[in-house]
Amino acid sequence: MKFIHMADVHLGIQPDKGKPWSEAREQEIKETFVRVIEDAEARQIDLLLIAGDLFHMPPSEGMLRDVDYMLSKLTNTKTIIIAGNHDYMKPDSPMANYQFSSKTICLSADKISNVYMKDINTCVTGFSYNSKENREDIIDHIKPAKQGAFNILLAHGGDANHLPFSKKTLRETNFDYVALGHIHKPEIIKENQVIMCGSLEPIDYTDTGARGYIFGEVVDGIVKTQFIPIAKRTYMNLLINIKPDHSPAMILDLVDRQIRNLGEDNIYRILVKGHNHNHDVFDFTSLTNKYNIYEVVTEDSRDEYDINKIYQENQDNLIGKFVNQLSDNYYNDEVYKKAINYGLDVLLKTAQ
Ligand SMILES: [Mn+2]
Repeated sequence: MKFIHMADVHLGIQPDKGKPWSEAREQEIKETFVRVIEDAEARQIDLLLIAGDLFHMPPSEGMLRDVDYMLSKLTNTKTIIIAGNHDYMKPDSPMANYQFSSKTICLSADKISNVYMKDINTCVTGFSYNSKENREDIIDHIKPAKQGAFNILLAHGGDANHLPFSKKTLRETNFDYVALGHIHKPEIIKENQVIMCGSLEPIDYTDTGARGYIFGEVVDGIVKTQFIPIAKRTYMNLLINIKPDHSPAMILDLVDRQIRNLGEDNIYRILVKGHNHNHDVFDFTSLTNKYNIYEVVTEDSRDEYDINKIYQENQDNLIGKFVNQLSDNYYNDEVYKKAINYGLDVLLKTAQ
C-alpha cells in the first residue's frame, strides 16, 4: 500500500498580501497541489491523505468543484480529506453537502468516523473541524477502529486552541500511522509513524525551510516514509553582519551575490547587524526592486517590534507561544522588553 500525506495547502490564500509576488503565490500554491496529484498518479498511490486546511477558508461550491476535477485525474487513488480550522465545515456549508465525483471522502465534523478500504486493508479514522477552534484533547484518546487492518489516524492540530496533543502519548499510539496537519513546519514525531507533514508551500516569512509532502509505503506491515520537497519557493533569512571597514556598495554586492547563489525565486528577509566606521545608512532599494525581499530589518529598528501584530500572525507557532508566555509573566516591564527583543531576534532571525 502506497500513500501520500499532505496538509495545509491553503488554496485561495494570497500570501504576503500587498507584495509584488502575492498573486503569483496564490497561483503557485494551486500548481504545486496539481503536481502532487501528478506524482500520486505517476506512483500509482493507493491513498491520498489531506490532513486539514486544504482550503484557506471554508470553500465555495466552485472551489470544491475545481479540486474535485483535479482529483478526478487519479485513476487508482482514493482521497480522504478532513476540514481544518481554516476550512472548517458547518452543517449547512457547501463542503458538508458536496457530492464528489472523484474518489474522495471528506470525514464528518459531527463525530469521529472511519473509512475501511477492503482492497488495501486500510482503515482511516478522523474527523473534521466545524469551527475555527477546538480545544479538546481528542487526539490523545482516539483508538484504531479496525483490528487486523492497517490503521491510520488523520488529524489536524497541535497547539493550545487546536486539538492540543501530547507528543509523548502519540509516540505510544496504537495507530500504524498518524497523519498530522496544522503546524506549518514539518516534524517527525516518531519515525515512519507519527508525522506532522508541514504546509505544502510556505505561507509566510516564518515558514522558513523546505516544504512538501510525505510519501509512505507499507510492505508486510512495515511502514517506510520519506519527505518529498516540492514547494516552488523558500523563505530565507539573510543575516548581514556589517564590519567597520564595510562600505554600502560592498554590502549590496555581497547580498546580491548571496541571493543569486541561493535562488532568485526565493523570498528573503535581510537582517542587518552592526555599523561601519562612517555609520552609513545602508539602502537596499536597488535589491528590493530586483528580488523578492519581504523586508529589511536593521538593529536600530528592533525596538519597533509590534508585539501584538507578531502575536496575531504567529498564534500557531513557536513565536506566538513565546510572546504569549512572556507577556503573561512580565507585562510592561524592562526585563520583558529586553527578553522579548532578544528572543524575537533569535526566533525571527534564525537563518535556514
Ligand atoms: Mn490549521
